[in-house]
Amino acid sequence: VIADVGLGSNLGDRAANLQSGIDVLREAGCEVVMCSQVYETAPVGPAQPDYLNAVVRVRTCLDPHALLEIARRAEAAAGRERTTRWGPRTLDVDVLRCFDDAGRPLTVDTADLVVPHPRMSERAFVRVPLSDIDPDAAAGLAQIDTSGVTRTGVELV
Ligand code: PH2
Ligand code: MG
Ligand code: MG
Repeated sequence: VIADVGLGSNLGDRAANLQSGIDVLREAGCEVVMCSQVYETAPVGPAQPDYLNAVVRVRTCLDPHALLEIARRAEAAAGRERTTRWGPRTLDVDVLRCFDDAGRPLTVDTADLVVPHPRMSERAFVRVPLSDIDPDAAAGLAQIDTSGVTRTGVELV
C-alpha cells in the first residue's frame, strides 16, 4: 500500500514533533518515499497557536487500519493529550489517501477511519504540502485560499 500521511503540530517543539512522527512510521516498517516541505499554517478551528504541517508518502505492507494504529502510537509517543476536537496538539498524524500496488485509490469507510480523509481537499494546510509530492493535487489549488500557509526552511528527513 502507498499512503499519503498528514502531519501537524502546534505545541512544543513543532518541527521535532513532526520528525518524531516520521521516525515512528519508519520503525513500524513504513518506507518514506517522499516528504513535502514544512509549512507554517494558520489554525483552522478554535483559536490556538499556528501549526507546522507536512505530508509524507509511505510504502508499507500495513493495511489502512494498521496504519491508523501506528498513527495513534506516533501521536501518543509525542505526548498528545486528547482534549477538544480540533484543539491544539503536539502531534496529529492523519491517513489522508491510500493506493493499492496498481496505484488505484483505496477507500475505507468505518467508524474509526475514513479514507480519503473527508475534509482534506478544502484544507490548504493539507493541499499545499500534498502538492509537493503529487502534481495532481496541485490542480485546483488556485481555487482555495492558501494565504495562511507559508513555507518554512525546516527540513524533515
Ligand atoms: N488540524 C486540525 C484542526 N486545525 N489547522 C491547521 N492549520 N493545521 C492542522 O493540522 C489542523 C488545523 C485537526 O486535525
Ligand atoms: Mg488532522
Ligand atoms: Mg487526526
